Amino acid sequence: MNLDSIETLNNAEKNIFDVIIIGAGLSGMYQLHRVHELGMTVRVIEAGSDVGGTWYWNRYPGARFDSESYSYGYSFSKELLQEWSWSEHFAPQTETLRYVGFVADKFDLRKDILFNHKVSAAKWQEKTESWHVYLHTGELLIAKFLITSIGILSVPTLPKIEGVNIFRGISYHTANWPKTPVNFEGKRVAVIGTGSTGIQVIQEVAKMASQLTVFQRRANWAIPLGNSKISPEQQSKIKASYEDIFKRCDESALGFVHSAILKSGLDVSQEERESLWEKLYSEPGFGLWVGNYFDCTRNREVNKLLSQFVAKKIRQRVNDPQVAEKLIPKDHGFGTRRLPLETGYFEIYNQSNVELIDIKSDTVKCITESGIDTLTRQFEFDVIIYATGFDALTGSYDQIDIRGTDDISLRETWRKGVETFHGYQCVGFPNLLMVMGPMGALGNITRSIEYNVDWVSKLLAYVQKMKYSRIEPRYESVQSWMDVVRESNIGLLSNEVDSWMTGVNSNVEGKTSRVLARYSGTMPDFRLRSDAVAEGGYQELNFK
Ligand code: NA7
Repeated sequence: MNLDSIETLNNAEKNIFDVIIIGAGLSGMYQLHRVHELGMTVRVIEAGSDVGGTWYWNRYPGARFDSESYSYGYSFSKELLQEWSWSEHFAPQTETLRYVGFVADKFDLRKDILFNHKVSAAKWQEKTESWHVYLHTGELLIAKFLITSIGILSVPTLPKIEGVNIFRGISYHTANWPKTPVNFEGKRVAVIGTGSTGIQVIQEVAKMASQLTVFQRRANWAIPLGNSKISPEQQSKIKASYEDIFKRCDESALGFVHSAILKSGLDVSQEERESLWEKLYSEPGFGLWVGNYFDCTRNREVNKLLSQFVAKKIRQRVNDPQVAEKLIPKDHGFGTRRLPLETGYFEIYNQSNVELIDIKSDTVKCITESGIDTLTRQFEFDVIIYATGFDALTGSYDQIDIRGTDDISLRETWRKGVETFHGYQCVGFPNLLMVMGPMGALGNITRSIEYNVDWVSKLLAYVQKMKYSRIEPRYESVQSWMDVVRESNIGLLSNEVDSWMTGVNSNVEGKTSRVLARYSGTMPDFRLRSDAVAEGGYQELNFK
């Protein structure tokens, strides 16, 4: 079928909107709500059968927040904040999925969402100044503005290991988990991957499986989550102090309730330092990572001391010293990759039904019909769980054939190096607006999402008011933002380590070495700079 034929266009008349949003996760949902407020016609395209994005797909046992629940939820509606009660300080996925469903009902979002549909391509039409958006069904939708809300960690990647598809037992990637519970009772289970996800799933499966074998490529630092139920008294206190909670998040570097200490870890005595670290280690959440001395992930000496502190904790918690050493990262310092939070993770390796295989020393040769072969052993399994991460940041964009002016491809353009304007826009792709696009601010994700969506919506309102039909960032504006991005990355130890934060995924072609992958400044700095663009009348953008 020729999708550009006039006939198709005529047939598609009913499919013309002011705005098309791709994705109905937390960012797409809020973006939809804001577009409703602007009175624009809109259609959201969502691959899942319901809202939720990350929380829809990642149904694996143990999936839960690493941010305090009340700091993660939406803040835009006071009514919603009072109506919804989180039951745990770090809510499980099941509760978060109920929450997003509740939000969708409350703001009547589902009526404009086309579920079970994927966008395969989007092509800019200069003549009509609109986007042609093609669905996997071949259907064509047209919109003035295209907003991508497709997530930063939404394309799961399987390991590049021979035989991945031939295993005859049950196998799932954690981000493609089935809706019906998987029974691990009496099963021999393998988990490949020990990132935030691997650690969460391992903790749960170890309670049920008759035998759990963990295949670890690189050890990761992890500290206690410290989760607990929210008591009725705490609930009332939380609901009465939302304003304060979000103010704390806004003032912190990464949008969490934990704020860095503006002191070097070397400017205090060893006693003072260790007593703070003991306190933070025993407290819930990311405190030891982001509520610590500001130079913990910048200064090699402080980072080494902190790594030694956490290594000691791991040694105390794991009975077998050889296993403990395997679990202690030796190739990167504490907090230089995204820090997993755990609940009794290290103690799991004291259980007789759990074995840790260090695949750096005993390489996985292949997956077989009945299990996994390493160089020295042959394992048989009933279930293999792939907790092997995502094609992060740009992966979700690479899935769609996005073509801008003169038919230039976003995928090809970014292959040479990603450049955006604050993560919102790119040169050559008019009227394409990205929520949480590459090189924008990360951190506590809903806090970033809300700011991003508000900024994009304010721009849409401006465009409506001025009756403009085309917006595109100026080349120089993108270049000056990229200077900010480069500067924000100077001196960070995390940039010396392979992780999705440095654009590395060994399972994705072309993404196996480190690149400048993210803005690493603070959220307050990001907001200040983005606010200045809006307040200055968007001089960084070209309008028509
Ligand atoms: P991550 O953090 O990218 O972790 C993926 C894990 O899978 C990590 O341990 C990898 O080892 C391992 N991995 C990946 N490929 C392979 C192969 N081929 N063989 C063996 N092991 C492999 O993803 P997560 O899902 O845990 O977390 C993603 C984000 O979700 C997290 O940052 C939070 O924001 C929530 P490696 O360490 O690379 O050697």
